[in-house]
Amino acid sequence: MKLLIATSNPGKMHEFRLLIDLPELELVAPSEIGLKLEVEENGATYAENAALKGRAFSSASGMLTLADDSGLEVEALGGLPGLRSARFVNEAGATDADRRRFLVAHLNGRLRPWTARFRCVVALVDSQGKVDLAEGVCDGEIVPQERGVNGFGYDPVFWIPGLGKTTAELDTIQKNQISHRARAVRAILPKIQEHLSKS
Ligand code: ITT
Repeated sequence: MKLLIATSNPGKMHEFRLLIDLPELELVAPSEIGLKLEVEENGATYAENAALKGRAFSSASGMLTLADDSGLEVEALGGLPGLRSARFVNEAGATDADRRRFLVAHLNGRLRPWTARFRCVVALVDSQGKVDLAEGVCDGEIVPQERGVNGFGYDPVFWIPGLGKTTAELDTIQKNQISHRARAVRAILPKIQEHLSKS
């Protein structure tokens, strides 16, 4: 059986490949089936956005599809960038490094710790359009100096106090033990297995 992962983010794709390692299940990236879709993420919640992405890719491919919507919630910024994490810097061509700099610039001068949380909602959409959702969070704090070169996005400034490392200082296997995405995937895994057992 094949599972389409509805993302254009190679960092997420890499994590999913290690997280969902089931016999008889092949993970497929949209590029591998020549599918390129721009889905407007205009939902009011992560769940709505994940379902929007999942439905669009599932109906275009006819495949069982898993989509992820995720973001970083910083307490001192009232939960921002949150749903807007990917569009936090409002300029065409802005990079992950630009977004990290912008975030730290907003926090500089405020009392530390800069408590933060990654949140991820995954949506599993079957070929009938039925949606199952699961959520995971990962608690940490934002640090002013970047550390580590692994991962993607905000990882170099997201520090896990219990480990004394940023998530960019963890390898993928280590990040997958604690991350928001890993927790969401573990919660949806039984639903994926149900589809496998029916196939
Ligand atoms: P797709 O929509 O194609 O999946 P995306 O990168 O646009 O990819 P989102 O809309 O879910 O993904 O936006 C999530 C934002 O939060 C984006 O800026 C990511 O870099 C960041 N983010 C999400 N998970 C992260 C993680 O595990 N580590 C670091 N940054 C993360």
